[in-house]
Amino acid sequence: MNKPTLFQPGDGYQAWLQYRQMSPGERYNEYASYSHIIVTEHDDIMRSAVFELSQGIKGILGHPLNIADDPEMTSCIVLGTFGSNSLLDKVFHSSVSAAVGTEGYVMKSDSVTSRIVIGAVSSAGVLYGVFHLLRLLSTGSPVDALDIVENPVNKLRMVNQWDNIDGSVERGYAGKSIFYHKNQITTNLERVRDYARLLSSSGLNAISINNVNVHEFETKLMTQEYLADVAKLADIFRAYGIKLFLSVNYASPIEIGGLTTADPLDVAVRAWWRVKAEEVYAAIPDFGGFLVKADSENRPGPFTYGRDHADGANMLAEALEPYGGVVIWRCFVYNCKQDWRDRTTDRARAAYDHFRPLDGRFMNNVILQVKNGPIDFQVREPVSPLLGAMEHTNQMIEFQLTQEYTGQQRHVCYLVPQWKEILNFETYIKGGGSTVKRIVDGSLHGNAYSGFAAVSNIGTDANWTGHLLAQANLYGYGRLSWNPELSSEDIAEEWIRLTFGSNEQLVHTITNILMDSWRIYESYTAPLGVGFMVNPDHHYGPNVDGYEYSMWGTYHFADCHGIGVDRTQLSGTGYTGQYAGANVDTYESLESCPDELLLFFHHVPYTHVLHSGKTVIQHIYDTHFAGAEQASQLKSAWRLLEVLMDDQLHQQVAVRLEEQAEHAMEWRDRINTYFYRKSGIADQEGRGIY
Ligand code: GCW
Repeated sequence: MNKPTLFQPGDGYQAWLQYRQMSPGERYNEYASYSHIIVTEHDDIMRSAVFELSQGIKGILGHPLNIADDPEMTSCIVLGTFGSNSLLDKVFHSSVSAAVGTEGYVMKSDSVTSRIVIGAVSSAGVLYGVFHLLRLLSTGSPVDALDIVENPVNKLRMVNQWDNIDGSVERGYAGKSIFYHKNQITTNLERVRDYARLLSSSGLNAISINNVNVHEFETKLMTQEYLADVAKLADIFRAYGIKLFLSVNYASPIEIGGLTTADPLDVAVRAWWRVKAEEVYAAIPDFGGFLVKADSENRPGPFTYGRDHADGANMLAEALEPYGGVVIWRCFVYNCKQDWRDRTTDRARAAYDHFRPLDGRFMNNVILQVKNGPIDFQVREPVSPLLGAMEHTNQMIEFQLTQEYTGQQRHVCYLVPQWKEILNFETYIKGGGSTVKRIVDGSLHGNAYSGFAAVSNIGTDANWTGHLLAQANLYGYGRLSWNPELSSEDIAEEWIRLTFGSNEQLVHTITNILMDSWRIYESYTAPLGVGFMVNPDHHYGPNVDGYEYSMWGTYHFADCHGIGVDRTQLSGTGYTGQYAGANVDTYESLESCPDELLLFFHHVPYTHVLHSGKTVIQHIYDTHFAGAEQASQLKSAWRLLEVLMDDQLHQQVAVRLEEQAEHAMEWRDRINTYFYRKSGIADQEGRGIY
């Protein structure tokens, strides 16, 4: 069994929950005037709230607050749910409390009595309010005139672990799994609890704890062999307001149920799932539900039985319905055994072609989980046309925190700006204003369920994410799922202040590094919306033809004349026709297609002139030279911060940026050389190409 590891200050383990001690001064005195935490309720989540607040303040002030239950006390921080104590109801009139939803909170300071009062409908709301207050305190913000009402914009705010029970993590770049070791659930529950604290403090409320590729042993997570241990994990997450889900194997009735079929319309199969659900809920009464990858990348699914995905999902939904559980059904369904010679099949079309015709057939407790783009978490892809295209179906978006195609946590790539672009994308599905964020928050179609999911980026590395700066992606994801209107810069700044402190030069430099990082990564890797120029299998490093003659449907069709995939209706795969309104023409026409997605939608000669005025080939050379140069500047910018932060934290990032700068040169030279050799067109500036 893995033993609890001891973590040291400076290793990044505390992440954004550092709670550095403040130096004495004006603000210190203001904060120190609060001497007590007042709480009259004592459920698990409220206990977490009190624990977090006491711990945090103890760190910041250097001394703990007393805990008491007399709401009439002054100079204190009062926590509670509405109706639980006299003070709360005095401070918050019914009009205020009516504005607060299940997970929201109100926070108000009263300078006369020197009180801060946090009220909510649920203890979870109080906990979120506590984390908000701690953010203010740790960033040295004033708290004497607070008057805040907050509600999460999205109902489901979830992370998906791709952890395997043998302890490995699929596409994990931060060590091993914190959940499993040698086919057992970990006994290091402290670490799991600290993860729950990170998730909850950034605003998240759901987790699926095992890989969507559910192998032999993971299939048994919902059996008596493992359920008691799964329930222990659920207890930990519950105390932080987080619901636990399991990824399930569609073929479970065969693999662990002794049946000969997993046909969703078979009576015995349906009965088996109902009994299974009953068993799971007996162990975990507030279990969230099942996450399912079916008929995808060799996983079993309803297609085997000639059934469709509505049949498959509804069978599970029916089993979970009596307990209020939901089925999260992934739409990452495509032919992964394509013949590369076959030009009629377009992987980008697959999700829409499979699912759109099923609109209206899914039960109310099914949510379709749609990847943000039509292919697979590339550094640049258009928004998936399936998002919002099913008016009568619940949907949630899936992002990828783990940096599979964006530098594998060896390169810095702050993804919040990418997610913001996607969320703000205008789909025109119901005319103007049909942005992705309104699809995902459920308001566009009035869905019962909707929200955010993302593949987690953490592991057993002391700093959780391998690259310390990748913590900003986890934090930023949580904050954005709570409120998609927050800006990328504000989230970055907040994370930096909480993690590294508030020295202005430091905050400024790291904000710039983060804000530039996605564009820089894009410049020296995949140009103009082309994806998959990576080494097969592990997906790290440049390999222009790595996926060109493969079965995965991931081609760029570069030859001596040009490059790109013709996805137009006029002469290509017709994919552009899956979009709505003005987007169809924008992407269909070479004139209006945005440069950054040009090669995703069109096959053009290398001499094609972009909106930028450059030819495609010159753009490739220029961005690759510039990108590699900028990667090396990140390293120099970081060097200047050495005196401003903890040595160890500084060193961790310095090492990664060093490697990134080197690898960026490798990308630059391979890509430029490949295209020079293919096209025979020289760089206008005569720079080094081989
Ligand atoms: O991009 C692919 C990844 C697989 C992953 C799959 C998916 C979990 O390379 O590792 O499998 O996506 O999203 O299901």
